Amino acid sequence: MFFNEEFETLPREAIEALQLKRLKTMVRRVLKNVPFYRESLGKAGIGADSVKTLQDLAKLPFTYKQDLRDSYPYRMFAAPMEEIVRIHASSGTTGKPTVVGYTKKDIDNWSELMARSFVAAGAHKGDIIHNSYGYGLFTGGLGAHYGAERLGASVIPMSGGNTKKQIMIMQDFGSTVLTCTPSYSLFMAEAAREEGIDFRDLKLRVGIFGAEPWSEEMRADIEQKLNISAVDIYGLSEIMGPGVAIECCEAKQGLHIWEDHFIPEIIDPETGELLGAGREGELVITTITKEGIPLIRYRTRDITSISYEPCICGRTHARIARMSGRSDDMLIIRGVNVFPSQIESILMGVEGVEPHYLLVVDRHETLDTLEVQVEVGEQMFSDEVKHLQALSLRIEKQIKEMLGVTCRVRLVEPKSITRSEGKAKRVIDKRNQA
Ligand code: DLL
Repeated sequence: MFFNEEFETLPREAIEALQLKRLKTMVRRVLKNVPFYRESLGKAGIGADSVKTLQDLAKLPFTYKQDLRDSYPYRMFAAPMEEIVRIHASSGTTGKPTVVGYTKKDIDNWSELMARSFVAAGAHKGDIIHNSYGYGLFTGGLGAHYGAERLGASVIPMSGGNTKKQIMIMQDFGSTVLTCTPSYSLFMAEAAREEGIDFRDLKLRVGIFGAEPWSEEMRADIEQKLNISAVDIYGLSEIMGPGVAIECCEAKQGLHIWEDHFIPEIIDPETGELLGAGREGELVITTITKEGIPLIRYRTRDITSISYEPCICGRTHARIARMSGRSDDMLIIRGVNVFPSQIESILMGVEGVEPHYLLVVDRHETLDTLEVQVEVGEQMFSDEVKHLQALSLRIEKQIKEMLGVTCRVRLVEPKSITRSEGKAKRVIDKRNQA
Protein backbone atom coordinates (compact mmCIF):
# COMPACT_ATOMS: atom_id res chain seq x y z
CA MET A 1 0.00 0.00 0.00
CA PHE A 2 1.25 3.46 -0.88
CA PHE A 3 0.10 7.00 -0.25
CA ASN A 4 1.69 8.41 -3.39
CA GLU A 5 2.56 5.37 -5.46
CA GLU A 6 4.07 7.28 -8.36
CA PHE A 7 6.65 9.06 -6.25
CA GLU A 8 7.27 6.25 -3.77
CA THR A 9 8.17 3.83 -6.55
CA LEU A 10 10.10 6.10 -8.93
CA PRO A 11 12.88 4.22 -10.73
CA ARG A 12 16.37 5.22 -9.51
CA GLU A 13 17.21 7.17 -12.67
CA ALA A 14 14.04 9.21 -12.24
CA ILE A 15 14.82 9.88 -8.57
CA GLU A 16 18.29 11.05 -9.51
CA ALA A 17 17.08 13.24 -12.35
CA LEU A 18 14.56 14.88 -10.02
CA GLN A 19 17.19 15.32 -7.31
CA LEU A 20 19.56 17.05 -9.71
CA LYS A 21 16.90 19.38 -11.01
CA ARG A 22 15.74 20.28 -7.51
CA LEU A 23 19.27 20.63 -6.17
CA LYS A 24 20.16 23.15 -8.86
CA THR A 25 17.07 25.22 -8.04
CA MET A 26 17.86 25.02 -4.32
CA VAL A 27 21.44 26.21 -4.74
CA ARG A 28 20.23 29.20 -6.74
CA ARG A 29 17.62 29.95 -4.11
CA VAL A 30 20.01 29.98 -1.16
CA LEU A 31 22.62 31.97 -3.08
CA LYS A 32 19.98 34.58 -3.77
CA ASN A 33 18.25 34.68 -0.38
CA VAL A 34 20.61 33.55 2.39
CA PRO A 35 23.69 35.68 3.17
CA PHE A 36 25.23 32.76 5.11
CA TYR A 37 25.18 30.56 1.99
CA ARG A 38 26.34 33.36 -0.29
CA GLU A 39 29.41 33.53 1.88
CA SER A 40 30.03 29.81 2.51
CA LEU A 41 29.30 28.72 -1.07
CA GLY A 42 31.23 31.70 -2.39
CA LYS A 43 34.29 30.71 -0.36
CA ALA A 44 34.07 27.21 -1.84
CA GLY A 45 33.92 28.74 -5.32
CA ILE A 46 30.34 27.60 -5.92
CA GLY A 47 28.18 29.78 -8.15
CA ALA A 48 24.62 29.50 -9.46
CA ASP A 49 25.65 27.12 -12.26
CA SER A 50 28.36 25.09 -10.51
CA VAL A 51 26.19 22.03 -9.83
CA LYS A 52 26.05 20.03 -13.05
CA THR A 53 25.78 16.47 -11.73
CA LEU A 54 24.75 14.90 -8.43
CA GLN A 55 28.42 14.12 -7.81
CA ASP A 56 29.03 17.87 -7.61
CA LEU A 57 27.15 17.87 -4.30
CA ALA A 58 30.36 16.64 -2.65
CA LYS A 59 32.01 19.96 -3.55
CA LEU A 60 29.55 21.95 -1.47
CA PRO A 61 30.49 22.86 2.10
CA PHE A 62 28.78 21.29 5.13
CA THR A 63 26.25 23.12 7.30
CA TYR A 64 26.51 22.60 11.06
CA LYS A 65 24.09 23.04 13.95
CA GLN A 66 26.35 25.85 15.10
CA ASP A 67 25.63 27.74 11.87
CA LEU A 68 21.93 27.67 12.78
CA ARG A 69 22.73 28.84 16.30
CA ASP A 70 24.84 31.67 14.93
CA SER A 71 21.93 32.75 12.72
CA TYR A 72 19.45 32.79 15.62
CA PRO A 73 16.58 33.20 15.20
CA TYR A 74 15.75 33.82 11.52
CA ARG A 75 18.88 34.61 9.56
CA MET A 76 19.08 31.23 7.80
CA PHE A 77 15.55 31.61 6.43
CA ALA A 78 15.36 31.68 2.64
CA ALA A 79 11.82 33.07 2.49
CA PRO A 80 10.51 36.43 3.73
CA MET A 81 8.64 36.32 7.05
CA GLU A 82 5.37 37.09 5.22
CA GLU A 83 5.65 33.61 3.67
CA ILE A 84 6.54 31.76 6.89
CA VAL A 85 3.39 30.19 8.32
CA ARG A 86 4.89 28.08 11.13
CA ILE A 87 7.89 28.23 13.43
CA HIS A 88 9.32 25.31 15.40
CA ALA A 89 12.46 25.02 17.49
CA SER A 90 14.64 22.16 18.69
CA SER A 91 14.78 21.23 22.32
CA GLY A 92 18.40 22.26 22.90
CA THR A 93 19.32 21.51 26.49
CA THR A 94 21.81 24.35 26.69
CA GLY A 95 21.63 27.89 25.36
CA LYS A 96 19.28 29.04 22.65
CA PRO A 97 17.23 26.58 20.60
CA THR A 98 17.63 26.10 16.85
CA VAL A 99 14.78 27.80 15.05
CA VAL A 100 13.15 26.58 11.84
CA GLY A 101 10.47 28.16 9.67
CA TYR A 102 8.03 26.62 7.18
CA THR A 103 6.22 28.13 4.23
CA LYS A 104 2.77 26.89 3.29
CA LYS A 105 4.39 24.66 0.67
CA ASP A 106 6.79 23.25 3.28
CA ILE A 107 3.89 22.31 5.56
CA ASP A 108 2.18 20.78 2.57
CA ASN A 109 5.22 18.66 1.68
CA TRP A 110 5.78 17.66 5.31
CA SER A 111 2.14 16.55 5.64
CA GLU A 112 2.47 14.45 2.51
CA LEU A 113 5.72 12.82 3.69
CA MET A 114 4.17 12.07 7.08
CA ALA A 115 1.09 10.63 5.34
CA ARG A 116 3.38 8.46 3.18
CA SER A 117 5.16 7.42 6.40
CA PHE A 118 1.90 6.44 8.09
CA VAL A 119 0.94 4.22 5.16
CA ALA A 120 4.42 2.67 5.04
CA ALA A 121 4.04 1.89 8.76
CA GLY A 122 0.77 0.07 8.09
CA ALA A 123 -1.78 2.80 8.92
CA HIS A 124 -4.65 3.82 6.64
CA LYS A 125 -7.69 6.01 6.28
CA GLY A 126 -10.18 4.93 8.89
CA ASP A 127 -7.51 4.47 11.54
CA ILE A 128 -7.80 6.32 14.84
CA ILE A 129 -4.37 7.79 15.40
CA HIS A 130 -3.55 8.46 19.04
CA ASN A 131 -0.81 11.06 18.81
CA SER A 132 1.22 11.31 22.02
CA TYR A 133 4.19 13.18 20.58
CA GLY A 134 4.46 16.54 22.31
CA TYR A 135 2.58 19.44 20.68
CA GLY A 136 4.46 22.73 20.80
CA LEU A 137 7.82 23.90 19.57
CA PHE A 138 8.81 20.23 19.23
CA THR A 139 7.99 19.02 15.71
CA GLY A 140 6.67 15.59 16.78
CA GLY A 141 3.09 16.52 17.72
CA LEU A 142 2.09 18.84 14.89
CA GLY A 143 4.16 16.95 12.31
CA ALA A 144 2.34 13.68 12.96
CA HIS A 145 -0.97 15.53 13.34
CA TYR A 146 -0.91 17.14 9.90
CA GLY A 147 0.23 13.87 8.34
CA ALA A 148 -2.63 11.97 9.95
CA GLU A 149 -5.15 14.53 8.66
CA ARG A 150 -3.63 14.39 5.18
CA LEU A 151 -4.00 10.63 5.25
CA GLY A 152 -7.64 11.09 6.15
CA ALA A 153 -7.39 9.23 9.45
CA SER A 154 -9.00 10.44 12.68
CA VAL A 155 -6.33 12.00 14.83
CA ILE A 156 -6.55 12.34 18.61
CA PRO A 157 -4.21 15.21 19.57
CA MET A 158 -3.14 13.84 22.97
CA SER A 159 0.38 15.27 23.28
CA GLY A 160 2.57 13.76 26.04
CA GLY A 161 1.78 13.36 29.74
CA ASN A 162 -1.22 12.48 31.88
CA THR A 163 -0.57 8.83 31.24
CA LYS A 164 -3.63 7.40 33.00
CA LYS A 165 -5.90 9.56 30.86
CA GLN A 166 -4.03 8.44 27.75
CA ILE A 167 -4.87 4.84 28.58
CA MET A 168 -8.51 5.66 29.23
CA ILE A 169 -8.84 7.50 25.93
CA MET A 170 -7.08 4.72 24.08
CA GLN A 171 -9.52 2.26 25.55
CA ASP A 172 -12.71 4.34 25.12
CA PHE A 173 -11.94 5.96 21.75
CA GLY A 174 -10.69 2.74 20.20
CA SER A 175 -7.27 4.06 19.13
CA THR A 176 -5.73 1.81 16.49
CA VAL A 177 -2.39 3.56 15.91
CA LEU A 178 -0.09 4.99 18.58
CA THR A 179 2.57 7.63 17.89
CA CYS A 180 5.05 8.54 20.65
CA THR A 181 8.63 7.91 21.72
CA PRO A 182 9.49 4.23 22.26
CA SER A 183 10.32 4.92 25.90
CA TYR A 184 6.91 6.52 26.47
CA SER A 185 5.14 3.54 24.93
CA LEU A 186 6.73 1.30 27.56
CA PHE A 187 5.71 3.71 30.30
CA MET A 188 2.14 3.48 28.97
CA ALA A 189 2.29 -0.31 28.98
CA GLU A 190 3.41 -0.23 32.59
CA ALA A 191 0.71 2.28 33.59
CA ALA A 192 -1.95 0.17 31.86
CA ARG A 193 -0.80 -2.93 33.70
CA GLU A 194 -1.14 -1.08 37.00
CA GLU A 195 -4.69 -0.09 36.09
CA GLY A 196 -5.45 -3.71 35.37
CA ILE A 197 -5.79 -3.01 31.64
CA ASP A 198 -4.43 -5.50 29.17
CA PHE A 199 -3.20 -4.02 25.89
CA ARG A 200 -4.42 -7.19 24.22
CA ASP A 201 -7.97 -5.99 24.86
CA LEU A 202 -7.34 -2.66 23.10
CA LYS A 203 -7.78 -2.05 19.40
CA LEU A 204 -4.22 -0.84 18.99
CA ARG A 205 -2.53 -2.41 15.97
CA VAL A 206 0.43 -0.25 14.96
CA GLY A 207 2.98 1.87 16.86
CA ILE A 208 5.13 4.51 15.14
CA PHE A 209 8.02 5.29 17.41
CA GLY A 210 10.99 7.61 17.10
CA ALA A 211 12.66 10.85 18.21
CA GLU A 212 15.19 8.86 20.25
CA PRO A 213 17.42 5.84 19.66
CA TRP A 214 15.99 2.41 20.47
CA SER A 215 17.17 -1.11 19.81
CA GLU A 216 15.80 -4.14 17.97
CA GLU A 217 15.47 -5.84 21.36
CA MET A 218 13.39 -2.91 22.63
CA ARG A 219 11.12 -3.32 19.59
CA ALA A 220 10.53 -6.97 20.47
CA ASP A 221 9.66 -5.99 24.04
CA ILE A 222 7.24 -3.24 22.93
CA GLU A 223 5.57 -5.45 20.34
CA GLN A 224 5.01 -8.12 22.92
CA LYS A 225 3.83 -5.83 25.74
CA LEU A 226 1.54 -3.69 23.57
CA ASN A 227 0.53 -6.48 21.22
CA ILE A 228 1.21 -4.33 18.14
CA SER A 229 3.51 -4.01 15.16
CA ALA A 230 6.11 -1.32 15.97
CA VAL A 231 8.04 0.66 13.37
CA ASP A 232 10.85 3.17 13.60
CA ILE A 233 10.40 6.74 12.37
CA TYR A 234 13.24 9.22 12.01
CA GLY A 235 13.46 12.94 11.58
CA LEU A 236 14.94 16.11 12.94
CA SER A 237 13.57 19.59 13.22
CA GLU A 238 16.41 21.19 11.27
CA ILE A 239 15.52 19.08 8.21
CA MET A 240 11.73 19.01 8.67
CA GLY A 241 10.61 17.03 11.72
CA PRO A 242 9.24 13.46 11.89
CA GLY A 243 8.83 11.66 8.58
CA VAL A 244 12.25 12.22 6.99
CA ALA A 245 12.57 8.41 7.00
CA ILE A 246 10.34 5.51 8.01
CA GLU A 247 10.49 1.75 8.18
CA CYS A 248 7.98 -0.08 6.04
CA CYS A 249 5.84 -2.61 7.89
CA GLU A 250 6.49 -5.20 5.18
CA ALA A 251 10.25 -5.50 5.75
CA LYS A 252 11.19 -3.57 8.93
CA GLN A 253 14.71 -3.61 7.55
CA GLY A 254 15.95 -0.05 7.54
CA LEU A 255 14.11 3.25 7.09
CA HIS A 256 13.16 4.56 3.63
CA ILE A 257 14.39 8.13 3.34
CA TRP A 258 12.18 10.21 1.03
CA GLU A 259 14.74 10.90 -1.65
CA ASP A 260 12.55 13.14 -3.78
CA HIS A 261 12.86 15.71 -0.97
CA PHE A 262 16.19 14.89 0.67
CA ILE A 263 19.60 13.78 -0.57
CA PRO A 264 21.32 11.57 2.01
CA GLU A 265 25.07 11.00 2.21
CA ILE A 266 27.14 9.03 4.71
CA ILE A 267 30.50 10.47 5.68
CA ASP A 268 33.35 9.73 8.01
CA PRO A 269 32.59 12.17 10.86
CA GLU A 270 36.29 12.77 11.47
CA THR A 271 37.53 13.39 7.94
CA GLY A 272 34.34 14.32 6.09
CA GLU A 273 35.19 11.67 3.46
CA LEU A 274 32.21 10.16 1.60
CA LEU A 275 31.56 6.53 2.54
CA GLY A 276 29.87 4.12 0.17
CA ALA A 277 26.70 2.11 0.68
CA GLY A 278 26.83 -0.25 3.64
CA ARG A 279 29.50 1.64 5.56
CA GLU A 280 28.61 3.19 8.89
CA GLY A 281 29.15 6.88 9.39
CA GLU A 282 27.43 10.21 9.96
CA LEU A 283 24.27 10.97 8.04
CA VAL A 284 24.43 14.21 6.07
CA ILE A 285 21.21 15.53 4.51
CA THR A 286 20.59 18.13 1.81
CA THR A 287 17.02 19.38 1.55
CA ILE A 288 15.93 19.93 -2.05
CA THR A 289 12.38 21.21 -1.75
CA LYS A 290 12.38 23.26 1.44
CA GLU A 291 11.60 26.94 1.03
CA GLY A 292 11.63 28.27 4.60
CA ILE A 293 15.02 27.01 5.68
CA PRO A 294 16.76 24.89 3.06
CA LEU A 295 19.97 23.27 4.28
CA ILE A 296 22.94 22.10 2.26
CA ARG A 297 24.83 19.02 3.47
CA TYR A 298 23.54 19.31 7.03
CA ARG A 299 25.64 17.36 9.56
CA THR A 300 22.97 15.46 11.52
CA ARG A 301 25.53 13.82 13.89
CA ASP A 302 23.40 10.67 13.63
CA ILE A 303 25.27 7.46 12.94
CA THR A 304 23.88 5.01 10.39
CA SER A 305 24.58 3.40 7.01
CA ILE A 306 22.68 3.48 3.73
CA SER A 307 21.44 0.76 1.40
CA TYR A 308 20.15 1.03 -2.17
CA GLU A 309 19.11 -2.64 -2.32
CA PRO A 310 15.54 -3.13 -3.58
CA CYS A 311 12.96 -3.57 -0.81
CA ILE A 312 10.15 -6.12 -0.79
CA CYS A 313 7.61 -3.35 -0.17
CA GLY A 314 8.19 -1.91 -3.64
CA ARG A 315 9.38 1.50 -2.48
CA THR A 316 12.48 2.53 -4.37
CA HIS A 317 13.80 5.08 -1.89
CA ALA A 318 17.10 4.19 -0.20
CA ARG A 319 17.07 2.83 3.32
CA ILE A 320 19.09 4.02 6.28
CA ALA A 321 19.82 1.59 9.09
CA ARG A 322 18.32 2.07 12.54
CA MET A 323 20.38 4.86 14.15
CA SER A 324 23.04 3.48 16.44
CA GLY A 325 23.18 6.83 18.19
CA ARG A 326 24.49 10.35 17.75
CA SER A 327 28.19 10.92 17.44
CA ASP A 328 27.90 13.39 20.31
CA ASP A 329 26.15 10.75 22.49
CA MET A 330 28.95 8.27 21.99
CA LEU A 331 30.60 7.60 25.32
CA ILE A 332 34.33 7.19 25.44
CA ILE A 333 35.09 5.14 28.53
CA ARG A 334 38.79 4.69 29.07
CA GLY A 335 39.31 4.93 25.35
CA VAL A 336 36.55 2.49 24.39
CA ASN A 337 33.73 3.91 22.25
CA VAL A 338 30.29 2.84 23.41
CA PHE A 339 26.82 3.87 22.30
CA PRO A 340 24.07 3.70 24.93
CA SER A 341 22.03 1.67 22.40
CA GLN A 342 24.66 -1.10 22.46
CA ILE A 343 24.28 -1.42 26.21
CA GLU A 344 20.50 -1.34 25.79
CA SER A 345 20.68 -4.29 23.39
CA ILE A 346 22.58 -6.35 25.95
CA LEU A 347 20.32 -5.42 28.86
CA MET A 348 17.19 -6.22 26.91
CA GLY A 349 18.47 -9.74 26.30
CA VAL A 350 18.68 -10.48 30.02
CA GLU A 351 15.80 -12.30 31.67
CA GLY A 352 14.30 -10.50 34.69
CA VAL A 353 15.60 -7.07 33.70
CA GLU A 354 13.17 -4.26 32.83
CA PRO A 355 13.58 -1.86 29.86
CA HIS A 356 14.41 1.09 32.13
CA TYR A 357 18.05 1.99 32.56
CA LEU A 358 20.44 4.86 33.17
CA LEU A 359 24.16 5.09 32.44
CA VAL A 360 26.18 7.16 34.88
CA VAL A 361 29.66 8.10 33.73
CA ASP A 362 32.14 9.63 36.13
CA ARG A 363 35.87 10.06 36.59
CA HIS A 364 37.75 8.97 39.67
CA GLU A 365 41.17 10.57 39.65
CA THR A 366 42.18 9.87 36.07
CA LEU A 367 40.02 6.83 35.48
CA ASP A 368 36.62 6.91 33.76
CA THR A 369 33.92 4.84 35.43
CA LEU A 370 30.65 3.57 34.04
CA GLU A 371 27.77 2.55 36.22
CA VAL A 372 24.84 0.83 34.54
CA GLN A 373 21.70 1.22 36.62
CA VAL A 374 18.94 -1.09 35.51
CA GLU A 375 15.61 -2.00 37.01
CA VAL A 376 14.65 -5.53 37.81
CA GLY A 377 11.09 -6.84 38.09
CA GLU A 378 9.27 -7.00 41.45
CA GLN A 379 9.75 -10.71 41.72
CA MET A 380 13.45 -10.59 41.02
CA PHE A 381 13.97 -7.68 43.39
CA SER A 382 12.54 -9.58 46.34
CA ASP A 383 14.78 -12.51 45.53
CA GLU A 384 17.84 -13.44 47.55
CA VAL A 385 20.75 -11.02 47.50
CA LYS A 386 23.09 -13.65 46.17
CA HIS A 387 20.92 -14.11 43.10
CA LEU A 388 20.90 -10.40 42.43
CA GLN A 389 24.66 -10.27 42.82
CA ALA A 390 25.09 -13.14 40.43
CA LEU A 391 22.85 -11.39 37.92
CA SER A 392 24.76 -8.12 38.04
CA LEU A 393 28.05 -9.95 37.66
CA ARG A 394 26.68 -11.81 34.67
CA ILE A 395 25.60 -8.57 32.98
CA GLU A 396 28.95 -6.91 33.75
CA LYS A 397 30.70 -9.87 32.15
CA GLN A 398 28.50 -9.73 29.04
CA ILE A 399 29.11 -6.00 28.59
CA LYS A 400 32.85 -6.54 29.00
CA GLU A 401 32.88 -9.40 26.51
CA MET A 402 30.71 -7.75 23.90
CA LEU A 403 31.77 -4.10 24.13
CA GLY A 404 35.19 -4.32 25.76
CA VAL A 405 34.28 -1.92 28.52
CA THR A 406 34.41 -2.56 32.25
CA CYS A 407 31.40 -1.32 34.15
CA ARG A 408 29.55 -1.74 37.40
CA VAL A 409 25.98 -2.92 37.13
CA ARG A 410 23.61 -1.74 39.84
CA LEU A 411 20.24 -3.46 39.89
CA VAL A 412 17.71 -0.98 41.16
CA GLU A 413 14.22 -1.19 42.54
CA PRO A 414 11.24 -1.37 40.20
CA LYS A 415 10.13 2.15 39.10
CA SER A 416 13.12 3.95 40.60
CA ILE A 417 14.33 5.24 37.23
CA THR A 418 12.48 8.34 36.06
CA ARG A 419 9.95 7.57 33.32
CA SER A 420 9.84 9.77 30.26
CA GLU A 421 6.85 11.20 28.45
CA GLY A 422 9.04 12.34 25.58
CA LYS A 423 12.71 11.71 24.85
CA ALA A 424 14.22 9.52 27.56
CA LYS A 425 17.39 10.62 29.32
CA ARG A 426 19.67 7.61 29.33
CA VAL A 427 23.04 9.09 30.27
CA ILE A 428 24.37 11.26 33.07
CA ASP A 429 27.95 12.20 32.35
CA LYS A 430 29.39 13.71 35.50
CA ARG A 431 32.81 14.18 33.86
CA ASN A 432 31.58 17.31 32.13
CA GLN A 433 30.10 18.80 35.25
CA ALA A 434 33.38 19.69 36.98
O1 DLL B 1 12.93 14.21 17.28
C1 DLL B 1 11.68 14.74 15.29
C2 DLL B 1 10.88 13.49 15.46
C3 DLL B 1 9.67 13.52 16.11
C4 DLL B 1 11.33 12.29 14.90
C5 DLL B 1 8.93 12.38 16.25
C6 DLL B 1 10.58 11.13 15.00
C7 DLL B 1 9.38 11.18 15.69
P1 DLL B 1 14.48 16.78 17.13
O2 DLL B 1 13.87 17.06 18.47
O3 DLL B 1 15.05 17.90 16.37
O4 DLL B 1 13.42 16.14 16.16
O5 DLL B 1 15.56 15.66 17.37
C8 DLL B 1 16.23 15.08 16.29
O6 DLL B 1 16.49 12.99 17.46
O7 DLL B 1 18.96 14.06 15.12
C9 DLL B 1 18.27 12.02 16.28
O8 DLL B 1 19.44 12.17 17.05
C10 DLL B 1 17.11 11.73 17.20
N1 DLL B 1 16.14 10.84 16.54
C11 DLL B 1 15.00 11.16 15.90
N2 DLL B 1 14.39 10.05 15.44
C12 DLL B 1 15.18 8.99 15.79
C13 DLL B 1 15.11 7.59 15.60
C14 DLL B 1 12.72 14.97 16.37
N3 DLL B 1 14.09 6.99 14.99
C15 DLL B 1 17.19 14.02 16.77
N4 DLL B 1 16.14 6.85 16.08
C16 DLL B 1 17.87 13.32 15.63
C17 DLL B 1 17.18 7.41 16.71
C18 DLL B 1 16.30 9.52 16.48
N5 DLL B 1 17.29 8.72 16.93
